[in-house]
Amino acid sequence: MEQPQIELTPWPEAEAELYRAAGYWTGDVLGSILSRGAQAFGDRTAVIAGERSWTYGDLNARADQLASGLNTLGITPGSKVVVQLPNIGEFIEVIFALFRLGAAPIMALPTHRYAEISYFCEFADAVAYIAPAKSGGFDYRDIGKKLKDEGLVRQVIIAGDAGDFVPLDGLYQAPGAAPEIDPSAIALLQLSGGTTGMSKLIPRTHDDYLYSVRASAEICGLSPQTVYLAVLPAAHNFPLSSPGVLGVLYAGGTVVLSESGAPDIAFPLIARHRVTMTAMVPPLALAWMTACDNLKKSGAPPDLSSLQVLQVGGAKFTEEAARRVTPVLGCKLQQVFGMAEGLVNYTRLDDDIDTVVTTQGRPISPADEVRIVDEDDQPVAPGATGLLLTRGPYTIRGYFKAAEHNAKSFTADGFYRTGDVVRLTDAGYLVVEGRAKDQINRGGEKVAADELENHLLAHPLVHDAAVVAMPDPYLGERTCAYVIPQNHAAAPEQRPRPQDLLKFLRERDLAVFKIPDRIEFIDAFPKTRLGKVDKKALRQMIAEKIAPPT
Ligand code: J2J
Repeated sequence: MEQPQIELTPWPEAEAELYRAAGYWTGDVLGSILSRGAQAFGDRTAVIAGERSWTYGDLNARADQLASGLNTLGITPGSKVVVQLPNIGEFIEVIFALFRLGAAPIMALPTHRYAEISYFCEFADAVAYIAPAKSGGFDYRDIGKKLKDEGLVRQVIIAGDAGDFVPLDGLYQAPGAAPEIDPSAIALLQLSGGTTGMSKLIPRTHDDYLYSVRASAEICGLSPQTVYLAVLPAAHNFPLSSPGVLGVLYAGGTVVLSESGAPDIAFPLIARHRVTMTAMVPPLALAWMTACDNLKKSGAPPDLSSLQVLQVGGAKFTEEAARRVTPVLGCKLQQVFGMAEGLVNYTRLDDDIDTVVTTQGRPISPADEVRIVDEDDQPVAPGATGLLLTRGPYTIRGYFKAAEHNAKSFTADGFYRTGDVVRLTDAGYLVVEGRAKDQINRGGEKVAADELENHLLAHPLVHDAAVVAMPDPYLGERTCAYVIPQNHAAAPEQRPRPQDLLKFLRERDLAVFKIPDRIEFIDAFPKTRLGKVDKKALRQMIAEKIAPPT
């Protein structure tokens, strides 16, 4: 018999009680960040985006008004809404309006396309899709139109020129009575990097998410003086909650939203708003250091004097690059190793420099349980490298409606199998050594090998496909697809060409970062002793092929 599909796997009652008794779960809801903020910091600037700014009072009032308008469209407690907004003020208004209603935003990224968005809408039975008219040269109304045509959502709500859709700016109405929100209910749905099939949806509760935000704000020393520049898409777990936009609003600081992290845009914003902190992935940190060096050489150094902390996470930051941060940018580095499923590790602001540049930090909470095991789930020797398992007060116990997958992704006693290969230092810090999950980490953007393989297999001339990571000095990894053509015995001119496959993938409307960087044709895959595709051998083959001659 099919297992019932559960939206939220609860923590066992005994653990939940411990988390409450320890004060981790307070019973507050995410919406309280703004309602309290309006009382405590009413006239202070909460958000700046372009030439617009919002005080805490404004933002709180706008979120209430928008909640009222969204409610008239049938968005009620328990509703799911796919939100695909870039770093604009409306993003923050929308998520808080949804929190107020007890409706859960599904945190889509601006780079997602119809393949991903339609899947989220259908899988979660979303009632609405909220997007900008245009951003980054892409027209999101095209996605809205297809969703409507396919009957996948009832409402398409557009920020900006809405055309035939519901204009977001018409939804700010006199606030109604706010429903009572259960703090143990789903507050939002984050997205997993995925290993099999499409991204899994990650149900985060008010209790658990608010704890991770609060504790992160404290670890990162946030205060009303903090000015945080959001350059990564704010929907992602890192810039949203580690401590990110929500942490800064909790602490009474100011969030500066930027739709781009490019140095020529971000550096002037830092100088103008006296930004104290920002968060980014390793390739962007490299780009900032290069740009800063070049500007210094040209005699026009950027004014980054206000910047105190640069957080880097999402993918491994090499020690060599980490060592350059303070000398080049003049601020502290904080490494962040986190995951949308929960566990987040930080190097601490008062750690010695060697800890900061050689480790990926230690867990947020004394209640985070970390286990490092071998392939048989047996603990490795202290200090040895192994697979990271974790459970704790803000790590999920199961994905949204994914019983079968959950059985593989969690141990019987509730530990999440991160798929990361790590070791623990004597001081209790984690060092990320590699990855066991079948995923490519393209500079922080995660590509599930299996998902891309399935797209390739849909091509009539593809017999089989295996997607692996290849090393890249800038992104850390790029994506290489090994393909066995259908007619691999045929003459080369009868085989598909790489450009044909790439065109085919683009036409399938998937996120651009998932399009492989390279396609290699092969007659047969190397196999392991158990007869599975030997991806390690494929990774080695491509690494050797692209290695610069020595
Ligand atoms: C190596 N690998 C890392 C790091 C994440 C804070 C920061 C990051 C994320 C995130 C996040 C890494 N070094 N410093 O949600 O709140 C890889 C690991 C991990 C996966 C999770 C946050 N930081 N990774 O990146 O859900 O493989 O979250 O399991 O996108 O990214 O990816 P994601």
